[in-house]
Amino acid sequence: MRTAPTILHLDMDAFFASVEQASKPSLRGKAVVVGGLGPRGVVATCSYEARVFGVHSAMPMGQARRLAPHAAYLVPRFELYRSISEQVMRLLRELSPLVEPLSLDEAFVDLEAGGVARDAESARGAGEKLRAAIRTVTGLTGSVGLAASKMLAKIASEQAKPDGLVLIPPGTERAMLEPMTVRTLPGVGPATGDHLRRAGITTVGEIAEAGEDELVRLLGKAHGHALYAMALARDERPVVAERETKSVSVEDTYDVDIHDRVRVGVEVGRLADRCVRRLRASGLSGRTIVLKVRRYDFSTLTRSETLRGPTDDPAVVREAAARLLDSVDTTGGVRLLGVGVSGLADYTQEDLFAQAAGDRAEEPAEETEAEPAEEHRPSPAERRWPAGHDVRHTELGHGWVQGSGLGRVTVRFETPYSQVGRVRTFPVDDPELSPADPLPLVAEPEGGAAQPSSLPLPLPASLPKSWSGGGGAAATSKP
Ligand code: TTP
Ligand code: MG
Ligand code: MG
Repeated sequence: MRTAPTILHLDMDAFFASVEQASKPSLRGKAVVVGGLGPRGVVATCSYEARVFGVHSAMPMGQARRLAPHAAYLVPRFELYRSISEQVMRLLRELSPLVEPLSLDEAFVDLEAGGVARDAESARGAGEKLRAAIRTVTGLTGSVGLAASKMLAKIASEQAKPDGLVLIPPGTERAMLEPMTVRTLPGVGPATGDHLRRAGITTVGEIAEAGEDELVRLLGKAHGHALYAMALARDERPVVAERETKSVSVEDTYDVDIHDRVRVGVEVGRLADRCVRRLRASGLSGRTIVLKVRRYDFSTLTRSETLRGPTDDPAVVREAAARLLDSVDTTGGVRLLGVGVSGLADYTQEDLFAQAAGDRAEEPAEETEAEPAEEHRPSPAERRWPAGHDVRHTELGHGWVQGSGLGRVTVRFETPYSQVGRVRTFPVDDPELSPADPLPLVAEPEGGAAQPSSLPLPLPASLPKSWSGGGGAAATSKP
């Protein structure tokens, strides 16, 4: 392990909700919940103001509404979040060629490889400069963790939240981890946590005490070894730039078509095992299991199933592949079989033990981002005017949908650069109203030139005033 805290982990604060607050002045400092608004919708995230009420990611939306009835409820705008994410990732790449994005709002950066830091002081400097640059370019806050390993850098950024920076001095890791709950360690979710607790292990220090053999007995070989190493703060995983592999897969072509269904099943199981070995060798796990079947007539089909979280458990991959095979007609024979895993993640992100226990999403889905499942059939008005989406009125200009229903749509006319705007209500089919693209969160400088992104520039002193200039006249009613 390196001796300087030059691995940086960045995670944006309340990402989707912060983007919404930056783009809607009336929501700044307020409880904002982003997610699926239908009856079966779940919370994607919420602002820190909403977290006070106990609202959190993955909570059913109905429960969130009960806890925080006055919060603003908005539908996610993934395209906008993606574009902001790109701005952030670009800033990270200015620091180092070794940037490893984990999700839209999160990445590891090897500062040493980028030559921007070699000791604690320069690392802290680079981290603070980055946070300032992110704020200037995106208008948002991100939290930074700095440590000598990925695991510790991630723990540090969690401690830094919101809007902070924490550096863990090398040499202090074990003492710091010791009293912490086992849940601090990557890969320990509720199920693994329970399992350990039943064995009398609740802190990281107790994992270290229990010893490696005991851990392996409790959790199996791979998970046990990995967890023991992490409890000792041993984490040698390098920061890997741009996963060139979007998926890990193996396949076999057979000289003679296989007709026997049992044999097909055996082959699929074997491929699943091989695939998992490859996955583990790269220190990865994945969420989506893919089965590929080429039939006797060269027709090729793929089936996939997405789990609730990433796995590298051979039993889980084997079972999923077997389930997928059940839905494929192989009469006539198959000439090629393949098993793959995509939706790759750092192997340690989710509760692997829960996965092994068979806890998985019922619905197969292709998307790897945690987009809230939307079962609810929105009314035509809701579909045309989703809460939180931008609109343009021919006379009143740019605004966003605060709510719609009963043939009406309520719009608040404000922009990221304006003061709090006024609210107006229109018939849903008002010809003067049309959906609009989101505006950049930070006003472009005069002339519209792109922001020089490497320097933490001061925020523009005078932002364009909104035409509406309501000065907070309108109440912040919930949509
Ligand atoms: P996170 O970084 O986990 O959460 P966050 O940025 O909202 O808040 P924090 O300050 O604690 O980091 O996730 C990033 C985004 O991913 C989040 O804004 C919304 C989305 N997301 C989901 O859609 N579903 C989920 O279950 C989670 C955890 C996140
Ligand atoms: Mg975040
Ligand atoms: Mg994140």
